[in-house]
Amino acid sequence: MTPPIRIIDISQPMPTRGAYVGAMTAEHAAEGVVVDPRTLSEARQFRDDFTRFLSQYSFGMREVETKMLILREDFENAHAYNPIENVETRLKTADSIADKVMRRGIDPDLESIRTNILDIAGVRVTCSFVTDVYRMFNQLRAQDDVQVREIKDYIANPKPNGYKSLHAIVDVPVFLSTGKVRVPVEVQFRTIAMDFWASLEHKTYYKYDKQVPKRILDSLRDAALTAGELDERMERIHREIHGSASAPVRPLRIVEDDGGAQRA
Ligand code: 0O2
Repeated sequence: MTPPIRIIDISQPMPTRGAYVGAMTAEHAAEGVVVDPRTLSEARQFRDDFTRFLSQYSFGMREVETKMLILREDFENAHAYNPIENVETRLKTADSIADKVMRRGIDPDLESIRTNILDIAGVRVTCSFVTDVYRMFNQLRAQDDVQVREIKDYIANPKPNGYKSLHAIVDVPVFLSTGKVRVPVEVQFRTIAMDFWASLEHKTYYKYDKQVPKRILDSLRDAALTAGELDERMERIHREIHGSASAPVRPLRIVEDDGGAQRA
């Protein structure tokens, strides 16, 4: 088991050993703070390893973002139709990774984090309609360098609070100066209505510090149903105007060959 990590401010250049010890004595002795230069050097090594570790996720995230932006543009060129409203990315912060490590009881070393935390890199794809959500996911998964590790279909099976989205963990290759690595990226596909609901629900939790009164929870569930109805109505109207060529009528199937796939 890796020993607990001490966080030390290593943003300043490291002075020579003699000067360092002198500085420590002057500034910290009164407080009884003494940092062994070896610890400092280990901390620096960890910082460098962590920076490289995190940058791989950033590269993977950008690969998936680019794939989605290419699909969007090509769709527009080929079909005069834009199924994607927005593509956002986010990289988990070191703090957020540390929180998850502690919450889940994961060993605090990079290999355990790599194995156990699969949402360090995140891409959120907001689509116009529910059928576009499945269509764009199927377009992504059909690419031969993309491997799907996990699917959670909260559209077919919404969370009890009303949350809807299609989540997938996909592995994509990233070519580093030292060779190829495969990086997991969490991709969330949802409609504008689902995104609107999720964003307000998230803010509500933040405001109430997760102690949300029951009447608010009931209202949120109700609002999620309304958002679902809005999605259906808007898609019906869109099809009436444009026909089924621009937006497919039937939801596209998620192929059931991935472990954890839920939707038939
Ligand atoms: P962030 O910063 O948004 O990424 P896990 O993350 O695996 O520990 P879980 O619940 O098994 O937890 O994962 P799941 O179901 O795939 O959900 C992960 C992400 O989906 C969350 O990320 C949210 O972005 C979103 N999400 C899931 N459930 C809800 C919900 O009820 N409301 C809202 N607004 N968003 C939800 P993080 O890690 O919370 O944060």
